[in-house]
Amino acid sequence: MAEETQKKIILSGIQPTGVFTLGNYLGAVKGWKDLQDEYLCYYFIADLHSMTIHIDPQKRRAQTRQAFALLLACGIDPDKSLVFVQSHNKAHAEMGWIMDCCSQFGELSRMTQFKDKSQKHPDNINAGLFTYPALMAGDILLYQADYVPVGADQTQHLEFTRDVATRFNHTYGEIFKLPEGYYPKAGARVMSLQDPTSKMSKSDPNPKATISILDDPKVIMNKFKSAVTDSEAEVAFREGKDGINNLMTIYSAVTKKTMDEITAEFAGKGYGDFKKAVGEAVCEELRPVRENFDRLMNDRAYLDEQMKKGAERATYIANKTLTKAKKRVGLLLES
Ligand code: ATP
Ligand code: LTN
Repeated sequence: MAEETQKKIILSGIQPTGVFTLGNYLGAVKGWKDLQDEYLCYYFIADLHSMTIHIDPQKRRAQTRQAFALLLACGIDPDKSLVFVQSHNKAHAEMGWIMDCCSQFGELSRMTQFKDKSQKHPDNINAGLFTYPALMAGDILLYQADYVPVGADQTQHLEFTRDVATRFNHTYGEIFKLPEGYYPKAGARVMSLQDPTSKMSKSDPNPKATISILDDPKVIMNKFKSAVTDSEAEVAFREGKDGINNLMTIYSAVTKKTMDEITAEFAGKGYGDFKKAVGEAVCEELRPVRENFDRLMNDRAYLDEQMKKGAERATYIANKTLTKAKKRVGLLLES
């Protein structure tokens, strides 16, 4: 894992807002695992970002540790990739402020995530929610990332990052690399099992709508059994069949079968058989993750050691860019 290698840098973060869902897994983290050999990968738990919504402090702490363990359980290998908790590297908060001061009120006002989350939490439209994209820009620019794998919901933030970086480079001189989005071909967008027109989300209050990657097999089977479908009885991927399309997407992501192969497999069979097959495939896929997670959570010393190692290395790497940025904007560095 030498920094000197010519490998391109991939960076991404995930908020510790709950146990990862099957959506987070199939749409993001599973893909992150596969990038580890080809790229220099930096993955972190975005605990500072999670502060933009209210979470009980004790719960936030527990979820942060849990999210770190989940990344490792999903196959992110700390000997190959840099894995860390965002707040353990103070450079994020410092760079966040520098980025705040390079961001314009108008552009932040146009962010759809801000508008969505303000609507969702009308009693807590805090300044952090508004400046969230600036903190995220800092996360990315600190590490001179080449590519950032994110879902469609985050592309606007990535565009914003490029805009702020360009503005900074123009005003103070080139120091930031402009990151590009990374959109894996196989990344699945998983929808809610109860409302297949909206995405599966770990903060969804309805537990039947999401598969948590730690759910036990019985729970997984039941959730798929009660997944919303339609009144036809044909396993086919087409418009108007949101529920079945979603189940087919999940089944395809796990088994690597094409939609046509899946349709052929279930020709003449009912949705009951199909849902059972999807459930079984998902249980099998998640079994090692659950086992790894249980093992890791029982080894607190190992987790603490990996977090510490990650924090030190992240701080070392990020400080190089942070120092340059501080110099460029005219902060008087301590001698
Ligand atoms: P929250 O409910 O707290 O908003 P979330 O479940 O939407 O969280 P994030 O932490 O915002 O998840 O996202 C982590 C990563 O998982 C991102 O790269 C995002 O694009 C991806 N992701 C989230 N939900 C899905 C989904 N349903 N399908 C595919 N990818 C997803
Ligand atoms: N906003 C992202 C999490 C996140 C992130 C980042 C992703 C915070 N900082 C930097 C990529 C790069 C989310 O909610 N999925």
